[in-house]
Amino acid sequence: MEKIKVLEKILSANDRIAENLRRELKEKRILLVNIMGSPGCGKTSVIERTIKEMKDLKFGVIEGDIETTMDSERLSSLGIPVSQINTGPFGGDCHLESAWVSGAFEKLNSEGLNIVFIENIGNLVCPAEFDTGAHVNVVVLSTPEGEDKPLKYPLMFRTSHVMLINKIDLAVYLDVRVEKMKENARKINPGLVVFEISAKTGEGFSAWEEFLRDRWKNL
Ligand SMILES: Nc1nc2c(ncn2[C@@H]2O[C@H](COP(=O)(O)OP(=O)(O)O)[C@@H](O)[C@H]2O)c(=O)[nH]1
Ligand SMILES: [Mg+2]
Repeated sequence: MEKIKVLEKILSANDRIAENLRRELKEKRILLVNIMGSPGCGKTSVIERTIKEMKDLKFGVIEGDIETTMDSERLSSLGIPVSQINTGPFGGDCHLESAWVSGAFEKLNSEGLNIVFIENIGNLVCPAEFDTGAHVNVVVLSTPEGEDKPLKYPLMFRTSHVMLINKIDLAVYLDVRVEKMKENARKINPGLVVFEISAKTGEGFSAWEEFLRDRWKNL
């Protein structure tokens, strides 16, 4: 009973900070996009290609990682501002909380930015439980992970606005049924916007980028 009360308290504090951050960034005309998904699904690769291709907009990244700064270094090499959150000191947490995102945003050189990506911690469970303050939640599900994942991790697919089916270039080598993957995801969340993409070949990126530009314009 006590445990439940404490968790409710933490969640409501998190939700409050998230709402404030969302409002503050909307006023600044900065779209905050939370990228979630399993380790290796292609979160960093999707962010990299999107930033390289959308040259008319200015990007920043808030990078969540349990231990290393490897992804931050990869993204900093694009010449964009990157702010790192290592959850190692918080006990290796498997999610990001809105207060940490807000703190990381303050450290980011955000002058003139249009879109800020959050690369969340890699897994399909905990990140879905915490509102980060993002305007758009995106789950990246790669074809090798299999079509059953939306059914196994429903909260992730329920709290996401967009599903990027990544590594579509590999689908021909696998037994995965991409149509079934979409069908399963829409069983959980009928309103989910779905794009089939490859961060390796660039397939499907123009539709995803148009979606992002549109969300930014209508923020
Ligand atoms: N074939 C293929 N490989 C990809 C694609 N996207 C990412 N990868 C590879 O998958 C691995 C993990 O990608 P990464 O972006 O680090 O995933 P993250 O852990 O989710 O950030 C890397 O070796 C990438 O080169 C894709 O669309 N197709
Ligand atoms: Mg990564």
